[in-house]
Amino acid sequence: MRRNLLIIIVLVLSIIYNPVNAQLKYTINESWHFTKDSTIVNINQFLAQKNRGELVNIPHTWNDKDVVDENKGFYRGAGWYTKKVRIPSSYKNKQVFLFFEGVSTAAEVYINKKLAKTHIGGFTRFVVPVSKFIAFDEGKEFTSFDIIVKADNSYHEDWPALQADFTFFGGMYRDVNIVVTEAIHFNIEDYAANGVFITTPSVTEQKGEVHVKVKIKNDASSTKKIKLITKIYDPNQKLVQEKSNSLKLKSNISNEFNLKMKPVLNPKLWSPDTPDLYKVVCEIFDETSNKKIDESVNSLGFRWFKFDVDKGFFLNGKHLKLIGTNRHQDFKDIGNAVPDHIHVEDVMRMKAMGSNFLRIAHYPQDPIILEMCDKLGIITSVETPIVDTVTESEAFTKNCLSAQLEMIRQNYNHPSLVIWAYMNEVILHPKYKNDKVRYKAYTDYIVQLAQKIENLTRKEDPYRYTMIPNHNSLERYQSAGLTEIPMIVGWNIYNGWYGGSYELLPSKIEAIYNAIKKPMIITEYGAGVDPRLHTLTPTRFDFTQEYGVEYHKYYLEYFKKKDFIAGVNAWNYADFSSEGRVDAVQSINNKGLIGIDRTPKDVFYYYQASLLKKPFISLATKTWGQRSNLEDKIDSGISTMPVQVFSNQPEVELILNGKSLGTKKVEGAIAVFNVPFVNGSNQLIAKASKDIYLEDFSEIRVNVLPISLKNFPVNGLSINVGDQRFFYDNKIDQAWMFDKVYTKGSWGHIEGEPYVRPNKNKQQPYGTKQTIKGTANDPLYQTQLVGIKQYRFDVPAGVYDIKLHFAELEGSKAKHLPYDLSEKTTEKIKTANRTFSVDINDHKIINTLDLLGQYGEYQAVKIKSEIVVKEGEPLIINFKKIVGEPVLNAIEVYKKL
Ligand code: GCB
Ligand code: CA
Repeated sequence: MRRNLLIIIVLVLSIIYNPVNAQLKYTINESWHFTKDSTIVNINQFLAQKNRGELVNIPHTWNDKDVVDENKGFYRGAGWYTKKVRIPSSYKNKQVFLFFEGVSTAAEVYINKKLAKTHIGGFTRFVVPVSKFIAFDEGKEFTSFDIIVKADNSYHEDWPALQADFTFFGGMYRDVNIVVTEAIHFNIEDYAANGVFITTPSVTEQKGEVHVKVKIKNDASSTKKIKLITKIYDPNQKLVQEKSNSLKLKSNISNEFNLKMKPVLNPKLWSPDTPDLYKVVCEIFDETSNKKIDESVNSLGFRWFKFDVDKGFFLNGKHLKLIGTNRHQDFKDIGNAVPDHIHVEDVMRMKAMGSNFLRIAHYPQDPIILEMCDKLGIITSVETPIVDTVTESEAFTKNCLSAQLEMIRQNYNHPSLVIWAYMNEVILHPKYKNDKVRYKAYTDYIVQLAQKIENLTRKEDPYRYTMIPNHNSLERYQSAGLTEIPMIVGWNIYNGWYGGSYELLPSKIEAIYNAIKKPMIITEYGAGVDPRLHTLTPTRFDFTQEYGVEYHKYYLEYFKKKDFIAGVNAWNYADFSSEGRVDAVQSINNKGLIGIDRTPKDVFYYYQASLLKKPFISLATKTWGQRSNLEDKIDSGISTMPVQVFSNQPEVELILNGKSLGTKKVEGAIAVFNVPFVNGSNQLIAKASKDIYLEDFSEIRVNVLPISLKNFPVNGLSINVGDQRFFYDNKIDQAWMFDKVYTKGSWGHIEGEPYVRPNKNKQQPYGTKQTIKGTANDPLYQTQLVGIKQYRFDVPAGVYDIKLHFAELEGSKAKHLPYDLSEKTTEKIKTANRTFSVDINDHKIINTLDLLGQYGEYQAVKIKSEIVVKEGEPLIINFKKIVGEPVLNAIEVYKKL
């Protein structure tokens, strides 16, 4: 009796506690030893030395600080990670794998010092079977094994991307996992996919067909019988269908089965507004013991879509304009080694911006991105990194093809994903431009490569579209024959940024549309914005917030009007690292709608106002905490400046310090008010019309700079000389005003012209865009007055600190940067020959200053001096030329007493 009870208890327990022997997957990210040394390039050299290096955690990159520290240099080479891992000895009967989500750019994985895997490609996942390298210690509970990973981000002519406008961070920068399966398991060794491939060959409102392809590996030594149960759950987790198949698995191979499910009736359709996800659960059971052996859960979305040459994109039969951004995967100070949550919040923020489209450029990203897009309803395109140029080699071709295959298999089951792309601006820097025959062979190779990738893609996935994004050179891509190949042609267009006016956009795009009768996506457009720069006179390439808004507004309004433009992706969602680039901020591409730390710029709010359906209002003041500007009239104490209000409401009212400035119509998501700011704190409230409660508040601190300095500003004068842009140093809350010409009784410069690069680089309206050493405030130093004679302040008597800021802007040749969309120019910039001295009133402050000789080119030099000014005497800074022309980049004056 008691025995029977025991048996019953055991039976009941075993039913309740039915241990799921299915796949086990967990990260082993912590406590790896890491070292790098350019002389250690192979495993024997590594093993020969004792130093295993410092302890690091994954995600990790060794380049996180390289581009921040200007003296460090950028390390491209091998890095070595080692770790001892302990697993239960009982895993002897199972299959143990390592699963790498991303190692840049190539990896060699050694288990117990034996090479277990090499992988090329820094953006796709790979799996390493490790069981066969481990001697299980059955006498002990645990068995240990050693992992050595060589990661390598060297330049290699066969590893795409060869060059591109983003930083090639090296390292093990995504999760590393251990995966444990039974001998029979969904085949994760098939390009690190999960072994389940779901398609919906036909979907209507009435029914959705579902096909499921499974790949199951049988690592046992004989044929095995299993039961495969496939279940479909609806978005409310209700089981809507279950199918059971008895299958025979041949030993040692990947067994493939195609299952046709019953159509799902009246499916809830997936769309950006209704991102309803079904779920497909595939379970493998041992046919005799009925034990669950493996399980794979995948999302399923019912939607159908089409791209039309003239009418654009249709989802579930309805027209949908695709509008969104591109995205790179890095973040401030940590490079590409970002925690999951950064990815999660990024997609949340895209949704909050009103995006319904994302181009995952220029490479596949963390798995979480597509998961989030599925859940939030953001349609996506993803691509492999064949950027700017190619190598005509078999190995290069092979690496491109395997990257494409990995991308497709690994990301197959995402309803948000509708486009497989590859290549980006691949004829941007064509080799052999001066040799017609050789050039033709080169572009022929590109076209053949594209055709191979295209064929592979269509074979792997007949239900999605393919795309190649090109740059703004229709002729080049068309004559090469490249536009023939993909189903959609993407165009990256920067009219009004790198060159020309944005008003040339329509003619440019319409010419493309007429020439290439294929669905079209504007895969990139954008303008650099350094959030610290502002202006009253927006100009192309000035990096100001105001020009950024003006540029995007023009583009977006045009895009919205044209149906033949199926979709657009602003470049870029966020600022991103680009090691070789020099914009307003060193090694950062500033075209983000938000910063690299994800602080929104004005243009981000502009997009929200333009795209969001729910009521929205925002003042364009969020990143300009403090500003300095000249008073309107002498002694008025008021400085009037325009303030933009972004809203999707018809009218908005603006209230300044409790007083209404009236109501304005919102046009194109913007209303502009001229705001008479007072000195000190100003409180602004922007309000939507009466029918709805919607407002935004902002406190703006303004230094209304007096024309006459009788009352010297308490926090001093900070002047960006040789410039028409305000600069706000957000790190230390310092507001710089732009320069002005001296007038009697006031202050300003006497003589001198703003620096213009000798060969007039057509890209730069302000000074230079070379990086300035010794400062983070590059824009202040990138502009200067040349030939300045005096800077004069008609000040009251007192004790003053005067700080002069210099940088030599002439020195070396400007190099041509890889991402530069303009044609190659060989600009010769003469070497500076300049010496001058500086007197302040009667005092010789600087004797024979030779910036180039004493400090070198592009080096910020700050010289501070204290001066006592007597009653009735002005403060005059005299620049005395010895050789060449004197210069001044910025000036600060502070009254001590
Ligand atoms: C492009 C490239 C992208 C660059 C961008 C730019 O056309 O595709 O990689 O970052 O232009 O900012 O210049
Ligand atoms: Ca300046």
